[in-house]
Amino acid sequence: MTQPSFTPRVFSGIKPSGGLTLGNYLGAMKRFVEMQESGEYETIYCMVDLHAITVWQDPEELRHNTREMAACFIAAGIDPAKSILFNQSQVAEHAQLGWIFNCVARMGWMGRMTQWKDKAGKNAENASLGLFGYPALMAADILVYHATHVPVGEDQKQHLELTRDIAAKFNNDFKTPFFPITEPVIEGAATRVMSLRDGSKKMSKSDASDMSRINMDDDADTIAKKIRKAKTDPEPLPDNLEGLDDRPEARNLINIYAALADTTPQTVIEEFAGKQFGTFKPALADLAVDRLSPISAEMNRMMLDIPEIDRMLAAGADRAREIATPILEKTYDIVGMVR
Ligand code: AQP
Repeated sequence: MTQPSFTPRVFSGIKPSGGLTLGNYLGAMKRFVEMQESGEYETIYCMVDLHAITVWQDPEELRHNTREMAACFIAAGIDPAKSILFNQSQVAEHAQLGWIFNCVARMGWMGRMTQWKDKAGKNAENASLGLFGYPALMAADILVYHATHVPVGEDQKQHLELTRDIAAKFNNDFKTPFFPITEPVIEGAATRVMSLRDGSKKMSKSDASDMSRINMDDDADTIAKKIRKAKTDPEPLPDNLEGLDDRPEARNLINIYAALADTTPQTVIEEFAGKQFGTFKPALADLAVDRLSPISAEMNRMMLDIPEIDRMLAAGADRAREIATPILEKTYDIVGMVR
């Protein structure tokens, strides 16, 4: 089936299921800003609160986290005049298309998602139905805007493949190339930022240990302490990247440095070749504080004016609906709903 040409459009979202981590910032938000500034796409960014509630969220904390995340988006460089920024639950079309996709996606596809297996663990019987169906709603988030590109971290790659499968099955079932086959954009030195305590686990906002992550609202002393205590090994840094092959924690810190400095891991390893962590860690802490402090200061300033954040989110949702409503209506027509 030949695909028509779609407007180059970026969609991506972050769950307000806790405070933002350095992983979310480097793997997602920093990329969102770059794509906004490239001028190559329309950019749509979303706090996906409907996804957050697939696991228990305290209602007041969810509201707080959603607003704080909006403030972080703006503090990090998302400009509501250039990008559409809103929270998912204000645009009902996401859930409406999500239902259609629940009827397109197959149980077998969902059961193979590694994030489902990781998050439901051995207690799948007790997990919410929403957690199981999450990737179909994620496909709807993307496709309700006919988004052509989705910047994500490495951990979301499988969900993006599922989005492509859902679009292809819908197009095939209804014999119309209506939905684009979206491209994942997984680029940069920090597509997978790992836990500071365990180089085999990704840095995550819901990790039980606060020392495993840098939160975007950590102060300078806390950032420095977490980096100082980050797990490493006693060896000095090697002079090439292959020397990091069996050293996941060292590799993670080099990648973080490279992403924060907007350079490559190769350049960082050349700069610190032969140096001990006693030299590298303070340099990393200084860089992290230098890059993150202005964002957290602006975030805190914005959080003093909650009505302004809410007004901005409502305005973003209005603009999002202008794109989503006709796409949902056309989907209903294709499926055979009487309107
Ligand atoms: N450690 C990471 N490294 C690189 N990218 C990451 N992302 C998340 N963690 C890392 C990227 O951030 C975007 C938003 O992710 P999310 O918050 O919606 O969901 P998540 O991936 O499940 O993030 P967390 O922090 O692990 O949340 P919880 O603990 O609530 O499940 C995505 O693009 C993701 O790739």
